[in-house]
Formats: sequence, C-alpha cells, structure tokens
Amino acid sequence: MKKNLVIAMLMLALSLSACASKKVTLNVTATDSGYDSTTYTVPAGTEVTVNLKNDGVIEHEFAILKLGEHVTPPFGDKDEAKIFWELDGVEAGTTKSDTFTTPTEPGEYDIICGIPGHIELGMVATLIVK
Ligand SMILES: [Cu+2]
Repeated sequence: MKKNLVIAMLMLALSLSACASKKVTLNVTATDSGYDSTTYTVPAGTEVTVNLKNDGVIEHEFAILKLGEHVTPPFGDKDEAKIFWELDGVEAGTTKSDTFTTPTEPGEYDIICGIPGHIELGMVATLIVK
C-alpha cells in the first residue's frame, strides 16, 4: 500500500513537471476579411503566446469565446461575458503578442473579432483544444 502511494506521488510529480514545461506559439495573420486559417489547434492546459499580425488597414482583435458560447452578429455588450480571452487593439500594419493558458477542457472554441461588423466580414475561426 505504501509503495503504491510513493509510485502515485512520483507519477504526479512527473506529470506536473511535464505540464510546466509546455509552451506553444501561435502565429495568426488577420486581414480585413478574416484570419489566415479557419482552425488553430493547441494543446489543453498549455501556455500559448499569440502573435497577431494585422495585415489589414483597420484595427482587429482575436477573441476566444468560452466553451459552448457563440455570438450572433452584431457583436455587442451582450457578448462581452462570453469571452474567455482576447488580444485586442491590434492596429493596422502592426503585430501584437500576449500569452494565455488554454482551457483544460478539450473542445472547439469560437474565435471572433469583436469589433462591430467584423464577424460579418468573415473574421471567425475555431480554436481546437485537445
Ligand atoms: Cu476585425
């Protein structure tokens, strides 16, 4: 019994250290009509640095919604609480970076640009967490 406990603790320690070392970079390019991919895949429970390059002529965002949430355009105040994480204020012709930790729950999360009118332009994608 005691030996099993020691083994269990060792396995826990190993899995914790494996988690802590995971880091992923996600390069995304936005234009005024959408993102450069319709899906982006990242591992669950992982630190992800998003580099959002704005190749458009207007400001854009990269907002990830909570699992199961969707936005019916136009995006408005009613939708702010649906956001899990966002990188906003990315001016035209610039690249902005920020880091977040992906959800531990695998699934498909909606990505949108929350600037009014931009979902309608096609600024939607899916974050696949697995
Ligand atoms: Cu946009």
